[in-house]
Amino acid sequence: MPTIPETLRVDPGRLWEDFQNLSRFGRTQEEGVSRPAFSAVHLQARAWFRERVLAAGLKFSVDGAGNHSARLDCALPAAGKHARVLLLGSHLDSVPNGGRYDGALGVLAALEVLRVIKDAGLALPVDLEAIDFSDEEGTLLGLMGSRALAGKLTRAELAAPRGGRQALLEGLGRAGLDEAGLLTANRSVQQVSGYLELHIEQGPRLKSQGMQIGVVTAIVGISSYRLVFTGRADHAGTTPVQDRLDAAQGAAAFILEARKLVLQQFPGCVANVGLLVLEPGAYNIVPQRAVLGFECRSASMGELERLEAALLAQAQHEAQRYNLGLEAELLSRHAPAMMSVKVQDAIAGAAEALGLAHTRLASGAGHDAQSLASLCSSGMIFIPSQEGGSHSPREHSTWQDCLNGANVLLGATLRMALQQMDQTI
Ligand code: HGY
Ligand code: MN
Ligand code: MN
Repeated sequence: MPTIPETLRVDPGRLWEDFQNLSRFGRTQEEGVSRPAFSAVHLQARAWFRERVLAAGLKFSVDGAGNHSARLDCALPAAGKHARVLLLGSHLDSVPNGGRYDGALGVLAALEVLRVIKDAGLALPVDLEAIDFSDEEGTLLGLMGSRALAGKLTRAELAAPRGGRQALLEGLGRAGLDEAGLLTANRSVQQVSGYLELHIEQGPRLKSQGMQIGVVTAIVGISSYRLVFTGRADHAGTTPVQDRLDAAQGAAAFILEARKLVLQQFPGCVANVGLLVLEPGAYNIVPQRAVLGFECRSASMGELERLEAALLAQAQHEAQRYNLGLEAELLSRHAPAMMSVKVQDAIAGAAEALGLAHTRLASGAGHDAQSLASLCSSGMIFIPSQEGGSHSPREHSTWQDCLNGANVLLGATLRMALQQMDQTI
């Protein structure tokens, strides 16, 4: 294998300026960001990213899923025009009032790696592409752009997305996209040689262990459900409490029991009710319907399915207890994914070369890398999250940690490119 130019580093000032400028799009009062997929501010952030790509003299492209890419055609002539591409990326969309680092750091570091390699005039066995995936956070569907690229998106998912069909169509419309484009954005392993993603850990482990870099071994599986408890609307003043068919009672009991169930029976898993709507939604009407949006997560598919079954049985039990109807709809199930050991070793090698303390760990957050893992050799680099916070303005990583992560991404990119990661996963 040709020698790796170990002295190359990202440009701290250039990356810092990009990070500060990007954080302006969708900035919230609490210094977080709100850039829901295909919202006006998300599209403005993407337009800004396009300008940065062109300013760097890189090729810009958008695929049928709205994934935005910078491309550096640095493949050696021997690779010919069929050179495969090594993807580096993450996502520019965010959760409502989320943090400035989630996704953004990975996209900007990927762009910076392409600039550094371009400025160094390096020729590699593969081309390089920095990619910003559409709707990673699931405002509309979840891992939408990366699942489209990996050829995993299905018509069924598009028919009942967790953010609602109407929101999906309106979002696609604002971005100039359509379903046909989503379903034809897939690439093959003959085109893609591998995938790398830099991301904040979004949890407390690296910091508590005094580690500077996390080498991700696996990514958690995530299932999303919509539950509807149905009772009867009644006058909140004149209806005797014991005669009410109160949908809120069923929902509240489920939320409390679900937490107990996970703690007692599924200690390695999580469940979260993130959405709760009571209808008709007035102070003086006993709620007729309670609509819940919940997620549950496990590192193993078998356990995820058992957890889902246990939670649905609990919901059924609470519906019977309060004489309510119950509808349960599975909206999405993203399988857990193992990260390529070869890519893990490339990341660990890059961290070692930089003298950074590193450890291997699984991810409790979902990521685009779990979509790409079924297509090509994929891996993730974590940096520590201060106080472990994320998906809130509390999210913070030190700038030194961000630079460490970007330099590990650079080193791992060179290792993966020069080792010409083979096509097996
Ligand atoms: O929800 C997640 O785990 C990720 O941040 N999208
Ligand atoms: Mn993310
Ligand atoms: Mn996130």
